[in-house]
Amino acid sequence: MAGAFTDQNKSFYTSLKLQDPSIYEAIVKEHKREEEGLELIASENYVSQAVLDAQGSILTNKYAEGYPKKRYYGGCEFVDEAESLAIERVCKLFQVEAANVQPHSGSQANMAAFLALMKPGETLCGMSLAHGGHLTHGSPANFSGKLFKVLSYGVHPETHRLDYDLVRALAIKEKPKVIVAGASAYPRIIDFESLGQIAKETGAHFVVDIAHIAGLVATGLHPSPISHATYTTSTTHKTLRGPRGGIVLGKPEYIKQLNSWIFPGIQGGPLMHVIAAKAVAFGEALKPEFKQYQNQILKNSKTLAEILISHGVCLVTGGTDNHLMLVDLTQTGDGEITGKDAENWLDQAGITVNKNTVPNEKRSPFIASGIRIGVPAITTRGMKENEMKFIGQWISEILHNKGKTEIITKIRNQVIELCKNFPIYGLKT
Ligand code: DSN
Repeated sequence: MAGAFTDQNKSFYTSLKLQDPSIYEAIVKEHKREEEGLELIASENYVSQAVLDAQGSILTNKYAEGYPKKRYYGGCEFVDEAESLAIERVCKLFQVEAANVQPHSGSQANMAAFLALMKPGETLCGMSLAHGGHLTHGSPANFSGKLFKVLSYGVHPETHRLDYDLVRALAIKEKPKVIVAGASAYPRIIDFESLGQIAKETGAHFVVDIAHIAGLVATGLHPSPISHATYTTSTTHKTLRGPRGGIVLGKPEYIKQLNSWIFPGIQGGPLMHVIAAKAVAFGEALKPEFKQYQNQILKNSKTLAEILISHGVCLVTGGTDNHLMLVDLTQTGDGEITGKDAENWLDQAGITVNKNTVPNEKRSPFIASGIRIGVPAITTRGMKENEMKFIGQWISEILHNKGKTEIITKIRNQVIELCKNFPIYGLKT
């Protein structure tokens, strides 16, 4: 059966094996873990061999502070080509006029976007982490919660869907400088148009972080925030399936001030090898196959959600519109299973998920009462609706049997057998 990237299968890491056996061994063990397990962490994916090639290239050797054709170092003519292509491709992909492709991560993309629009001490209004928002949208433990005054919004206590009335009421009362939208654990469509309207009415800038749903937005399968937002930020490694990193998109006049916050504001030399790999991933995302892939993500996610529900596993909001779903363990089985236990049992069976808080959470985030499940990675390796049926049955069997050893052992073997039919890079090390 065809796998994800096995047509480019080759012997990996030849020089590393000779020079540094310890690091080589760690990588080989991780390679085996990825091939033999079901990766259901909603924010992870597998990059193509071409992305790996660019990221592992000699472009890592080059210092290039500045931007294409405006660098502080000589010898930048070829890295300029790579960065210019990355910008051109990402602008085409998201139908936007300007972009910065240098953020080392989504956190740095968000930090630069906020600092370009407001001063420390001014007010940021973002979705609370406990309700599915992101650390950088105002958590007290993060720079965003330490530098800015934070107003948090979340989901409605009964519907568990985003409470747009609450955002409106907060924005009218407190007049935040920036409203940020986006989530890392929210299974439904986000109405960017309404949030953008609230920002407009209350004089706030609107920043949207599409990290999780970037691939769906790029292919028109989730409404785009681009025309409503001052800045749209994203990571490049989740549904977008590129190397680990960040981007900021916007109009040219706003990107100019953003650029100087990325460099020299908060970063030094850009990672030119990663920028080249971003360009490769954006090129892949512009191909028709990428839309088919995103469509399959949605089909797989819906199928998995239906199977789980049919086996008595409760999902927050009763289902999903995107690549992920949240299991509410307080409403599953006897209601006593913790997110920590569920994550641990599934992990032993080779099914990787993360524990997650659920709306109205009573436990600490280290224990939590839910798990987050996402399908982008298993979809990349070629799994479809039929495989979702097995996976849904296995997850529910493990949960309903509270991690019974015989059940975990039986399912671990079934997971290995399934994975053999869907190789990612192959295991020729
Ligand atoms: N760690 C990412 C996630 O899992 O959603 C967010 O940064």
